[in-house]
Amino acid sequence: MRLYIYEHCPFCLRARMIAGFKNLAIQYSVIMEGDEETPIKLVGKKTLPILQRADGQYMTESLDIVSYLDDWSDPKYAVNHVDEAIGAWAKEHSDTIVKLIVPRFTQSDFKEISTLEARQAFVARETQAFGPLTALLDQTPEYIAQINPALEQLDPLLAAHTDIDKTDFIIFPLLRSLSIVKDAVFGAETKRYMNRIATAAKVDLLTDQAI
Ligand SMILES: N[C@@H](CCC(=O)N[C@@H](CS)C(=O)NCC(=O)O)C(=O)O
Repeated sequence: MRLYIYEHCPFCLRARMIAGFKNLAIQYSVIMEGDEETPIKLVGKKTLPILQRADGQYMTESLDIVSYLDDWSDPKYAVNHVDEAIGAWAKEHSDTIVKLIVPRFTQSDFKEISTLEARQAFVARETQAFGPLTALLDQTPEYIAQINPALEQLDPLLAAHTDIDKTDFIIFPLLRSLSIVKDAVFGAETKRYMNRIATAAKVDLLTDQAI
């Protein structure tokens, strides 16, 4: 099986997580930003993640890919319902998180933007979606004033969440993305949670390149 991803992409991370939890033998292909041809050739549209299954079929919806790979073998990880309070937290704050992470992602070190052309394509794609990225960066203090108190509220919720289940495919990609934001303050339980899941899923946090 082969998984086509962007390294920065929180949706792609869901698929990487289940592959990591289950130690699945998956080949990875990082698609360059601006490369429309490859995904369109595979699935007829520009979207990631894409899973090329062993039977030759393709899947494009991240949570469907998670379920498909989870069904592959025991133990199962994408089980139970999403924790209600953590799911509500994710829904309420994902907008603010996206506004913090998008301009920083465009300045960071990911394989899909390792050429000038690809980085420019990424900036163009995100500018089209969010408007001028410098304006988003300038609003950092406002977004931080929203997200840091929210992270304090999240800390006890994560302390009580000790298993791996569907909840993690919702909350961890947001937190891994947020780890690129230098001024985001994570509580002790949240840090512990992020390290636990990153280790189990064999994925990186972005703390080293936080801006
Ligand atoms: N619903 C999709 C959303 C995936 C998604 O939005 N992926 C982004 C990459 S982060 C994408 O494909 N963007 C279009 C593009 O690259 O132009 C899923 O969960 O798989």
